[in-house]
Amino acid sequence: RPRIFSGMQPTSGSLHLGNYLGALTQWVRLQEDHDAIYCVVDLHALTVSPDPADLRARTRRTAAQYLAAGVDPARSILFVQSHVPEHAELAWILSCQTGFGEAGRMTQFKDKSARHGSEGTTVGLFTYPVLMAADILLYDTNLVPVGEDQRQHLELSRNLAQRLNARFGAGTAVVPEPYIVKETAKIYDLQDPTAKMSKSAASPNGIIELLDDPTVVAKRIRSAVTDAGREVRFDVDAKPGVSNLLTIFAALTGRPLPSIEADYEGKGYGDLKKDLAEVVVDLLVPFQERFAGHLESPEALDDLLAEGAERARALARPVLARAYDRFGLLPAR
Ligand code: AQP
Repeated sequence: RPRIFSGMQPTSGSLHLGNYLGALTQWVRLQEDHDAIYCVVDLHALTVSPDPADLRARTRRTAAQYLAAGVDPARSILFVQSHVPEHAELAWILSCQTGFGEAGRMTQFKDKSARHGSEGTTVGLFTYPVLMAADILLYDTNLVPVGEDQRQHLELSRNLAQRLNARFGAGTAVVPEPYIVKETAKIYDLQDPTAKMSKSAASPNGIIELLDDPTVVAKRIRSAVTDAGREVRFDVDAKPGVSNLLTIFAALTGRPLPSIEADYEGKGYGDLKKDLAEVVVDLLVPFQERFAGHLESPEALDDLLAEGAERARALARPVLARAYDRFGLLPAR
């Protein structure tokens, strides 16, 4: 079966609807017929210097949200990145194969470093995509389900895999393919529907967090920025706000866009928002119950993550050993 790898950073207390639709729902679907490995990428989160207690709590909370969304540890490997030291080891040798200019062209780095300023920008933020390439190549991954914002990083992973094969011989690395579902690849901010919904957004009002109070979520949806005119129609250029709401509606109900548009003929944006708020609340209430259930016994959660790390390590070790050998590192005795 094709191998899947993906992860999310524990950089916030809650994942948001963009993470859920762009990635998490795909993970759950793909675990049915793929060999899936899902990771809480805590080493990535270190790039923005989180508070240690927050990081620890958010790492468990992120894992509990994967489980609440339907990631099934009986079918998938679920673990925490720092529990498998091979990620950091492979990242070092990949960083020695990555051009400085190549890493400097990553648009996410340019955006984030512009926000943090040069003193606030860590070297880790710069080499972040190399660690991501290590995460992926460490498992001989075939497919990586992510949102659109990760496309460029994935291209770097592919380039690195191809470079290793050219320099160190065919079969040094498996070249991964992105798995990006067009319809939900980019969910936009409710207050600024031209910007992606993001954990680090300027205002919380534009984000739907999966663990937000449902009444707050409903209010945010009802006050989402919409567009000129009245017609409920999917048109990203002319109506980015309404189109974003329609995308979310279609993804959560599994209904085709034209049939949703038809329902709102002669009605207004307010009706769409009211109904969408209900759909989202119906998703969040049971999600939050399942989440709370998983967090109730941190011991059980930690056991599950430890078991996942053990299974992940068993896959990672031989791949790292192969890379060390191809690179010419003297085998340890
Ligand atoms: N708005 C989005 N629409 C669709 N998919 C999205 N993803 C993130 N935002 C959207 C996908 O969710 C996963 C999370 O990966 P991450 O934890 O590395 O975070 P990120 O990509 O940097 O995005 P965030 O969560 O919004 O955080 P910040 O604030 O750092 O930008 C990835 O698969 C991503 O594509």
